[in-house]
Amino acid sequence: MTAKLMQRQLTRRQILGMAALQTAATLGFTRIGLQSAQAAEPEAVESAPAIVVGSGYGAAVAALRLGQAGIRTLVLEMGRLWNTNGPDGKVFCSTGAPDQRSMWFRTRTEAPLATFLWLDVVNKDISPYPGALDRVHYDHMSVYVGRGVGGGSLVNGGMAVTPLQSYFAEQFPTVDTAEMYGTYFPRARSMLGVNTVDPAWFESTEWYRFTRISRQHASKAGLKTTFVPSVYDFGYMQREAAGTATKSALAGEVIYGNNHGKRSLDKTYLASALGTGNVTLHTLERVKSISRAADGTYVLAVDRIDETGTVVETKEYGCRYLFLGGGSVGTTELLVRARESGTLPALDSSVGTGWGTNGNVMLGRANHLWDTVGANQSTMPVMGIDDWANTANPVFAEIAPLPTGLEHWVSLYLAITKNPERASFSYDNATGAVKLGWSAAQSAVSVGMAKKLFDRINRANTTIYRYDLFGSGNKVFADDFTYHPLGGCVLGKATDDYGRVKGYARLYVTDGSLVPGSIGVNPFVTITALAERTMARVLVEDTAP
Ligand code: FAE
Repeated sequence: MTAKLMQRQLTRRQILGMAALQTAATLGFTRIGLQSAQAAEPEAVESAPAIVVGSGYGAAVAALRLGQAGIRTLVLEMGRLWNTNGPDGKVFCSTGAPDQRSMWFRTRTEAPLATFLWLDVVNKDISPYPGALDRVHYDHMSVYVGRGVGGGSLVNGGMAVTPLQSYFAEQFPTVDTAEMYGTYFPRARSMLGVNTVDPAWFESTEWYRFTRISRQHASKAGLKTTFVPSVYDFGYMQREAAGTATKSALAGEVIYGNNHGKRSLDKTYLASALGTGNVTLHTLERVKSISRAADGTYVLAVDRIDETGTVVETKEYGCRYLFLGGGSVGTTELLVRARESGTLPALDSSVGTGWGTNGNVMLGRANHLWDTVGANQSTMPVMGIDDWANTANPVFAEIAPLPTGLEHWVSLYLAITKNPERASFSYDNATGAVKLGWSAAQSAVSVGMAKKLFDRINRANTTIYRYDLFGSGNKVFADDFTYHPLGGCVLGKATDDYGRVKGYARLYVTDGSLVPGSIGVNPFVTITALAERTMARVLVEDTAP
């Protein structure tokens, strides 16, 4: 699709919203609404009928649908707005040359791939700043999340996959799957701007040689591969390859943000939400706690921080309707703290349970010298090895890029395994910290499943694993982090079947914490579709005068 065509397909609301975001960024506003489009920062708001916490997928859907329903809505996001150029003339820094924009208040980057040839050449010292990617550490598991207006959409790989209908039904037995697959998944895909790579271009371009090699190796082991759609604009990518557009996916940009090509939420749902004129967004404001006033409204205690991380103001907001979209760990931490510290004591005992990693494991294989993967690799994955139907060992493995600019003969994968292990969050009264009870043994289950699949691929191709990518200890399987945190406030358990939190009226969860620990594919399309379903129901049933 050409830029002009895309422009024509943007709605008036999206264009207005994008103008507001652009002006707010240029002028350094941390409050954004339609007024920003006229270069005026919106008035500070102390209360709104509806508040949305976070600005990732679940939150963005809630904000748009509330705004369209004419309900004045405030969105509180702890990260910054990513819309202004740094000194290098770019909004985001690249994965290969990270600076302070890369990570959330760190002195050194913490990339998933820690080493190359066992050398500490990947991570770099940086100065603390509200960067786009965070790695939240728990005892045996760390969770990568996006920070900023757009949440995970800023940093993710754009893979926009709809789960297998039968597995969705298994995970969500009380949800009408026909309605999900007939209405909400198509709505989510269309709103997110999902598109697919042109197969002919894929087969011929040097940028996906790494994928074709992995496909060949999988096929030799009798395994099938499947194309996966994306929210990265493949028309743009083809122009990058042709040299007529500024490179982003073809310039190593992804986990610290893409400067072009990616349809992140600030360009889709959130732009449209702001364009309704009913939605205001506050950035660099972190919700610390939630309680309820005597009249049944919700009270949020919020820290406003500056770009050094210093708390410059502590504020309280009130609202009648509260939508939690802080992501699986963000929302779950808020609700576990609220229940255990007594501010929302009637929350269900299942809040904080049912959390999983979507079975994530990352690994690399060493190819033969003649099986080159290419020095040029697109950062946007477009294919997975699909062995989910193998009931003895279900795995869906995304063929991941490793764009170093040099031939390295590494095939990299992010395996999604059907690991049944789940963990719970607990609250430490002394420190107020929320902890995750995930153990190393639980990760070992994912590793066992990934290993079975990739042992098979290695056997068929007489290849071996790479031992040099995940630290100094010859680690083959990176099982101590996840890109896909899911659960903690599971649909139908901590909430009713539409995300209404049990025990409290007009309190909703709309994000990845609703998904019970596994969905078998990359999760953001599912999160978006479930949020669409929640909002369709809630706006009809709960907001009637
Ligand atoms: P999320 O997008 O995480 O948004 C939560 C937002 O809330 C963030 O902006 C937070 O800063 C904010 N927040 C949290 N707590 C607070 C608070 N207390 N106060 C104020 N704000 C708060 O939530 N998924 C795919 O489907 N395809 C992919 O290709 C893919 N690749 C990924 C690659 C990476 C590197 C990462 C990190 C993730 C990837 N994911 C991918 C996962 C996907 O981005 C994730 O499932 C969704 O972003 C989760 O959406 P939520 O709405 O749950």
